[in-house]
Amino acid sequence: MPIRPTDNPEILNMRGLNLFHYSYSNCSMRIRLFLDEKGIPWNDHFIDLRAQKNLTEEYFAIHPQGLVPALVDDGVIVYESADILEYLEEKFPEPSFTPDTAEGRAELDKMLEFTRSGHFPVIKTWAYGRNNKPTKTPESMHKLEVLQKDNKWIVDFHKETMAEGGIAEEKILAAEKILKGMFADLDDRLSRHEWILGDQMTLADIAWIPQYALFQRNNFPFEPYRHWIDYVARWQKRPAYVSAIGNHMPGSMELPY
Ligand SMILES: N[C@@H](CCC(=O)N[C@@H](CS)C(=O)NCC(=O)O)C(=O)O
Repeated sequence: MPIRPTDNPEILNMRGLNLFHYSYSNCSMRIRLFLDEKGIPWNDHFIDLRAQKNLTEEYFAIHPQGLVPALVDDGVIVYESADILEYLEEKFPEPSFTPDTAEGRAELDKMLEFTRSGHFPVIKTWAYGRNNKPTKTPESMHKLEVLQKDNKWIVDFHKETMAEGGIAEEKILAAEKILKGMFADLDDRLSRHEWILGDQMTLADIAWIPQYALFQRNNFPFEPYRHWIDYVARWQKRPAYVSAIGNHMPGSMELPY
């Protein structure tokens, strides 16, 4: 689990649960949703990605890739949204968001793994590709190149969004194909039970519902996935969805059809 050792006194002295997050970030939504569903108070550190507030030496001292979210829990740094979820679930086990069978836990592991390995090549490629607006300026690209010494792949991703024509259409379509397969699978699961892995909410639900907010904004073709749409409508009635997602991203309170 990415727990990052630090000897930085400012970070070590941070008390309580400190969440570094951004309103429109689907990865940040996961953590806000988890905390609000469990009713756990947290200290709000808003990192305005549009204003490139992640591109500072101070923030890179917390998150080694300068991404959101990051958590500092009484001086302990945890990053990667899936790892933060697992860390918090261990610390706050009630009510449980962990499936109670070994098979369910294996399914959950696979779904969480996708948020790690699939974020840039699939989720972000599709969202940035369809949004078609680079979020970096030449000046912030320069800052990014200086700060991202060990993560050239992040620099290369943003360079591609800035190239003429943006991300190549075949890459966006390849990502869309994977996502359609994921939503077909989720839709099938949701035709059989109320939550993704059964009759109980788990980290799989917390990790996946934020994709709706992000993709709906860029008109993902959700129409074939009727059970998924009903599931979104059920989520939208939950106070934690409203506080963690809806209030941060107005379009996420609408349904596409
Ligand atoms: N796999 C990581 C992805 C983190 C990530 O890419 N975060 C995005 C927001 S969702 C970000 O910070 N983007 C800023 C950038 O790319 O400069 C996670 O789940 O935490």
